[in-house]
Amino acid sequence: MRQLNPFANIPTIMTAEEIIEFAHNRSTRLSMKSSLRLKRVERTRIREISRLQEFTKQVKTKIDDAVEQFPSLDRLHPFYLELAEILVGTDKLKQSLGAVHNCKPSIESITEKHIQAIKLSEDHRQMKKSRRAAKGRISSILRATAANLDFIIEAKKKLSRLPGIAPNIPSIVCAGFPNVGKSTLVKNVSTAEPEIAYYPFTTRQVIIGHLRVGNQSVQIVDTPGILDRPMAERNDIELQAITALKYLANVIIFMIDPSEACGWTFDQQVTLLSEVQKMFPLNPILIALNKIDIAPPDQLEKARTKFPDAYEIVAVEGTGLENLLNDAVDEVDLKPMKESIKDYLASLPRDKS
Ligand SMILES: Nc1nc2c(ncn2[C@@H]2O[C@H](COP(=O)(O)OP(=O)(O)OP(=O)(O)O)[C@@H](O)[C@H]2O)c(=O)[nH]1
Ligand SMILES: [Mg+2]
Repeated sequence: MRQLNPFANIPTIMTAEEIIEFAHNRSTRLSMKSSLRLKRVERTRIREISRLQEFTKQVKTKIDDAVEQFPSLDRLHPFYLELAEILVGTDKLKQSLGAVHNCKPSIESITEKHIQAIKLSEDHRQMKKSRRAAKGRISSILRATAANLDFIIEAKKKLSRLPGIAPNIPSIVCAGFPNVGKSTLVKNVSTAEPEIAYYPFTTRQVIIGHLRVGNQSVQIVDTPGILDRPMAERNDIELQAITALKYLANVIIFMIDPSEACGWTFDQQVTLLSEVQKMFPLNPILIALNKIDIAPPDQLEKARTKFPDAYEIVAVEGTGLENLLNDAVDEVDLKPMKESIKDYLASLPRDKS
């Protein structure tokens, strides 16, 4: 089955030193079964050529694991492309992938040149020397690109942790200030297990949970909290929340904490809501007043007056959530979603099995 996160299936990528050691071990372990009728010098020739070929073959395979098996950035779903930009930087990633890929022609030509030398030599010591020299030069090429390999390994680590998105299921994205109870809601209603804590910025990346609402499968997206500040000042963690809103949200649940236990005022939260409404004018937005169990009556009254249509919930207890989710699913317009599914599936890597 196709992985829903395009970065989840990249094979292990080795560092430069690991590749050198791995290829070296493979090439020296190669068992030769050349005929005993051959002269010693001929047996050496066959052995040295085979060892060098094996060394090069393994190096090239490991390079391909890093480069060819990395999902093509040009074909990524915009959600993943934008997260790749935020989390690792796509220019640097492309540059590193290109640099590692470009090692292959030199490696091939060094191999070719030294195989020729071994073929022409009549001295078995000279043959060994050629093989060693070739391996040494190939190792130097790998070492020169070690930083690029390290960068690709780090990028893979960060990107493979991203959630997989199912393209054919409506997504409800929970957003709001830090600490208002987004993760509490998502955890309460879905398969997701986000961390919940009394302090802000607990959630540091997008998390997706699944649930059924009536007959409909739904994914609910927990996002890191965002502050009411200009886009240019947002940090990488907040930007991931914006990316989820931008590319995943069929409907947005905007959570407000009128108790202000989250650490920000009601008015600040209202400002953020109008920012989000301005940023995403086409997305249905349901406003949920959370923590009404601890909101002082005057604060709650103020919130009710400002948002008479808002849902009132207590996420920790599950109060009001069913009604909220039912209405959220009713807001999803399935038509444009179906049209985008084909594009999304086409952007995923091909099934290798
Ligand atoms: N009293 C009360 N506390 C709640 C409610 N919902 C969440 N909390 C508490 O609020 C705190 C923050 O909850 P989280 O779910 O981690 O908040 P979050 O919005 O995901 O926070 P970040 O990940 O930091 O953005 C935790 O201590 C929760 O137990 C609620 O309905 N009532
Ligand atoms: Mg959270």
